[in-house]
Amino acid sequence: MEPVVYLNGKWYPKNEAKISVFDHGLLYGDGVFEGIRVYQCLVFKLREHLDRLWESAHTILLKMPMTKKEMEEAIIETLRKNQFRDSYIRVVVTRGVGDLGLDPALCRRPTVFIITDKITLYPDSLYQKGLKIVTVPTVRNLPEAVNPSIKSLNYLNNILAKIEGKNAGCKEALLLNHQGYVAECTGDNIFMVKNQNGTQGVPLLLTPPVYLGALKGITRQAIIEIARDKKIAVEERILTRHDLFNADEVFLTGTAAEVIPVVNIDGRTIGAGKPGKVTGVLLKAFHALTRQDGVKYQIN
Ligand code: PXG
Repeated sequence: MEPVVYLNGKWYPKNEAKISVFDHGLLYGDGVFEGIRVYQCLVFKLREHLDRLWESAHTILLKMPMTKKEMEEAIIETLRKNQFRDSYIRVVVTRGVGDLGLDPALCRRPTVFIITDKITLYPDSLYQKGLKIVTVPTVRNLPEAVNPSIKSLNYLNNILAKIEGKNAGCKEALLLNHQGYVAECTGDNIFMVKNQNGTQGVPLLLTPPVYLGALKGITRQAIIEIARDKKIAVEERILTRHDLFNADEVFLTGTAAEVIPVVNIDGRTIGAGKPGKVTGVLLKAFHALTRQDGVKYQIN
């Protein structure tokens, strides 16, 4: 059975779900999106993703053409129609179809589509061995320009960084902000663990504050909450590459990657050069959460 795609209130077979070349999402990258995971018929953090989508839309002055409840129903119905229990959901809202010209007033109504698909994940071996990443020359978008908190269809900043990372033989790339502080990776937030001397090696978990130029990741937030539950101290702190190089553990978080260890940054070995203990504890707890927390649906 060919999967169906939701487009503006209707469902179409994957190959027939088409939008106009005059859609401003395509012409100008004028729109917003979300990437959501489904685990065993549980849509993980759906409300949080919808809240973020609505916030992104509000900031770009795009009026959502439906309610959150209607969006939730459209997502669930798409999953049901496709009989997917585990999936990756991509929700996209563009400014809509309009004549050429930047003015959003040219577009009568937003285009909404929902793709449910399989997700390409990092291979298992990388979770065992850890990832090698590099800092790339492309800096993260200025918060005063297109704020990285907006999950917008303008991903060129991240794509350029991704290409530079790949050219250096890495699957993920680290972006600094315009001041040289650690921001995030192309599709993942970053964390470090520092075992503190004098406190029996109690670990401290650190991640940059989002105002430095990062997306407020939903996986990031889940990890912060899990860590607090486990009485692991967490702080949002300004971080430099030096801080990362001298961390005991580094890991990335994101909807696709979940929690993936990083063992080398710019040629420097991180900690023991293998995935760390705290990372393992957090990944395990995150997996458990994905299997118990979420909006549940049934397929016949
Ligand atoms: N930073 C950036 C720039 C991202 O794009 C994250 C961090 C992690 O956020 P979440 O909320 O996922 O924990 C992202 C997430 C895709 C895709 O289709 C992109 C993301 C997530 C899932 C799929 O490319 N970006």
